[in-house]
Amino acid sequence: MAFSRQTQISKQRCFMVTGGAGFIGANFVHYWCAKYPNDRVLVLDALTYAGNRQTLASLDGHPNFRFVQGDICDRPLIDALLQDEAVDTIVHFAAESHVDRSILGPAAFVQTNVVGTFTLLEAFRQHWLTHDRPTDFRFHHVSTDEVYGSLAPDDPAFAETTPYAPNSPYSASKAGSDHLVRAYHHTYGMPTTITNCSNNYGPYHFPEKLIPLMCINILMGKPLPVYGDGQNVRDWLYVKDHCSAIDAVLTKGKVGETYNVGGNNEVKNLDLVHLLCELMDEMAPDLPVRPAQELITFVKDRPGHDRRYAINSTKLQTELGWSPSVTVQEGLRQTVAWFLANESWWKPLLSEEYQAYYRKVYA
Ligand code: NAD
Ligand code: TDX
Repeated sequence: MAFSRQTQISKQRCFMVTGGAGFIGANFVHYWCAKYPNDRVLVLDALTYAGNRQTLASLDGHPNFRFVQGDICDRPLIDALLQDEAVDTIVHFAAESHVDRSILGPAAFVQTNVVGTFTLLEAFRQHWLTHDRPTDFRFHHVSTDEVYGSLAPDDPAFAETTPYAPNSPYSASKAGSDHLVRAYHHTYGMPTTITNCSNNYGPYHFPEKLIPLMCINILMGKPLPVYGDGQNVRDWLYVKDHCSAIDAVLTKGKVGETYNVGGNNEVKNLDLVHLLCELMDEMAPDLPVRPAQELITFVKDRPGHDRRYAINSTKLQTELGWSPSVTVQEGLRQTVAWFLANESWWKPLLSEEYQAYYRKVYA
């Protein structure tokens, strides 16, 4: 049937969003509930250290929003939720997502990213078969550019056809999950799509990642730990543009396809940290150390540290008409403003458990 999902569905859609209490998942849930208030959104999240129920608190009165705390490896729970809520779409964000933690303890990454994705795929396959393989069902898998490995300075950006070459336990586990999703389409005809996105930043970003970590350390007058020589390159995308890209794929994308998502914003880590220091110097009323760049400290490199990521999102732009709405300068300014205005969100996350993790990585 050649209907697009946009025109095909007159009944209420029901989305299961896994990992919806994490950084990107929560931004997506807020985006979706605001743009499509008639759709039902069921968040399934285990609330690991990275999940934060508070991030979704403003949606609690929304009639079409429901939160369930649970693990994507819990098959009976998933089966019950898919059936009870008549889920037609899974948007799968849940993952262990931090490269440094994957180096310290890879087991959780294999469990959630590989076994968890497999469990969801199996449950959704059964659900889809029970309903006689509806063409408007969808399993959308949110993945990363890190599965493609590392680029030399003059290499072309990653395309959807670039061979996989993951280098960290994190990226290897994401690669494993991508392959499973691909195989479920190829073998069973299941309606799946995959997005591989570059580094996100924006509101609700957990403090362990580069941008929030630098913002918070500047505000607290703590050293800004730059790994190695600081010349590693990342391709940054404002998180709301990632959400609109997933929207484009869900509504207009072709099943069985993979779409790369990125903003063409390659920046060296050290330049990014300088930019954040300048923004904080300008925007923060009183900083413990000013200029903030005096806090920059070079520390031991991350083992196996990928040198450069860059993503080619031509397919998404030309086939689905998506483009990023925010430049990295605007996005970083908005992000700094958000961290300045939302200390009550990030301060409680700097728990004793977090400090113990921090000491392990930065000792
Ligand atoms: P995050 O770590 O902030 O959030 C992950 C969420 O998943 C948390 O709410 C956590 O509680 C939940 N979770 C973890 N294990 C679970 C389990 N077993 N069952 C249920 N829930 C579980 O991650 P993020 O940065 O928001 O990333 C979301 C997804 O996007 C991940 O799949 C990641 O690989 C991918 N991605 C992230 C980026 C990035 O820059 N952050 C870029 C590209 C792709
Ligand atoms: O303290 C730090 N100092 C530093 O120099 C930290 C936390 C990071 N870095 C460097 C390492 C990377 O080159 O900054 C760069 C960005 O680091 P992260 O924020 O940890 O992101 P990265 O490892 O690039 O992975 C992110 O983007 C792709 C997400 O965490 C992944 O989930 C996503 O798939």
